[in-house]
Amino acid sequence: MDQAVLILIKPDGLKKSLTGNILTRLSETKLEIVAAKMVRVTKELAEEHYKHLKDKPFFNDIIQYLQGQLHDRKKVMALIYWGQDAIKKCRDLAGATNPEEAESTSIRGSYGRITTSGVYENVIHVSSNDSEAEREIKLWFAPDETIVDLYATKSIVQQEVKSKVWA
Ligand code: IDP
Ligand code: MG
Repeated sequence: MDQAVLILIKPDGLKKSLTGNILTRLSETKLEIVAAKMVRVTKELAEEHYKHLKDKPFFNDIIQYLQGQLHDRKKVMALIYWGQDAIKKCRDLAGATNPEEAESTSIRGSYGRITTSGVYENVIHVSSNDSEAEREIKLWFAPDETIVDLYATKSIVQQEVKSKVWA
């Protein structure tokens, strides 16, 4: 089954200059990249992304982490990979959530760490199922930013919307 999956290279991955390594590892999947961009993560976006973890003791830490406040890198790289069994292929390559438990050859096992304050810095986010992928992709990307039609869209006419264009 063809699937879409949201991948985020988190601020620790960017700070450690791992973008190339991570993309090389993900290319082993032979999946297609159908969207990619750099994103400045607002508190609102981070909280919406992790809203299902709101009651966890580490919630505030991961909001700060995703915003780049722990790494002096206030950005993440967001990508959508698409193809056969995309979620399982990418999750397998990423490895377990806890980088100390992740297989040592996985992305998180190779590059992740647990900080002294207990945050799992695991360099990459991968959606974990179809409904999570759809929710996350719609949160991080607009329909025009992907090169395939992933989900149903509608056209609306917006008047008096201020937007920035090249001068
Ligand atoms: P996942 O990223 O493998 O899907 P989630 O349970 O969705 O794992 O957790 C989101 C993120 O929160 C993880 O990637 C990790 O950075 C952090 N995290 C999850 N569980 C813990 C924990 O027990 N302690 C500290 N950080 C955690
Ligand atoms: Mg998750």
